[in-house]
Amino acid sequence: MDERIINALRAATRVVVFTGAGVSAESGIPTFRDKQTGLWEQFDASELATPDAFERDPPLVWGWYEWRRGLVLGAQPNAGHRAIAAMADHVPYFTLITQNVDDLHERAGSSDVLHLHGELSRPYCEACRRHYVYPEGIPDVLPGGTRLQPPRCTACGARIRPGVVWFGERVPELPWVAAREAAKHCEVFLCCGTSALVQPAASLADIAIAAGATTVQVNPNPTDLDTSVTVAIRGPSGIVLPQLVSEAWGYP
Ligand code: BV8
Ligand code: ZN
Repeated sequence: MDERIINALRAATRVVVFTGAGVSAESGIPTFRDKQTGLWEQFDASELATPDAFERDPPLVWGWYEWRRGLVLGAQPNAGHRAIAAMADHVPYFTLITQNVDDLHERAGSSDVLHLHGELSRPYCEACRRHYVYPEGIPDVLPGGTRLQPPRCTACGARIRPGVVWFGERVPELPWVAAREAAKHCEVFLCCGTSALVQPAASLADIAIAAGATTVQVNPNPTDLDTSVTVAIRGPSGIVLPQLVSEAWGYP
């Protein structure tokens, strides 16, 4: 592994890890821009992840998110998630920022995860914004392509919506401000498994670069960040991240 990264990690008091869908790929969760697997081949995910799509066809969109929630329930965190959780034990001020809507970071042991794009597991009422509690016995796994009427809020009767941030919706203020501050003040910024296409999330890498952090990209494919990060490591996060943690701190 590039000595600059290992030395920077060992010396750092403030480290930020910023993840995208690629970090969950090795857990079997389809990334956002890969061809959608299963019966959703005919849909472009970014066409479904919008308020208009939900207005136009609520059962289609709610069914898509429930299918994805079922995939996550049936998946396990991978070695990349676990390495990120282990990293936090070696760094005085560690911040994990994710664009992912799954809970695999938390299930790998990470805490205080900054979810910029919301969470699949936390749908809420469109009117009173109460979080929806899934009733006992609800099927956890929905076959891809199933349309499902979104449930109604037990408190006010309005429609329940997926707990994610759609295109055209503002990212949540608190996680966003915390993420921007962490990117501004960190010594090392690890950008893992993201195509770095979605804003404002992708601008966090630019903030860290401008602040002079040692910036690292972990991705088997090239992205626009390749030319501006300190080091671009071409490889899957499930292999690269455990190696980084092992070389920097001796991974158990
Ligand atoms: C906002 C939740 C403004 C939903 C997501 C026109 C109209 C409106 C807005 C816009 C517009 N044009 C542009 C915008 C801005 C828009 C945007 O950025 N669009 C892009 C596409 C150009 N942004 C927004 O709309 C944001 N809000 O701007 O609000 C505003 C301001 C004021 C007031 C009101 C509004 C909100 C964006 C959030 C959208 N929601 N997700 C859901 O999940 O269904 S975004 C979606 O993309 C996912 O969250 C995903 O995480 C995110 C980023 O994608 P990636 O994570 O990078 O995944 P991707 O598949 O792209 O790439 C995977 C990568 O992994 C690849 O590089 C691959 O090589 C790599 N990989 C694969 N395997 C591995 C791996 N890496 C490592 N290891 C492996 N094994
Ligand atoms: Zn309600």
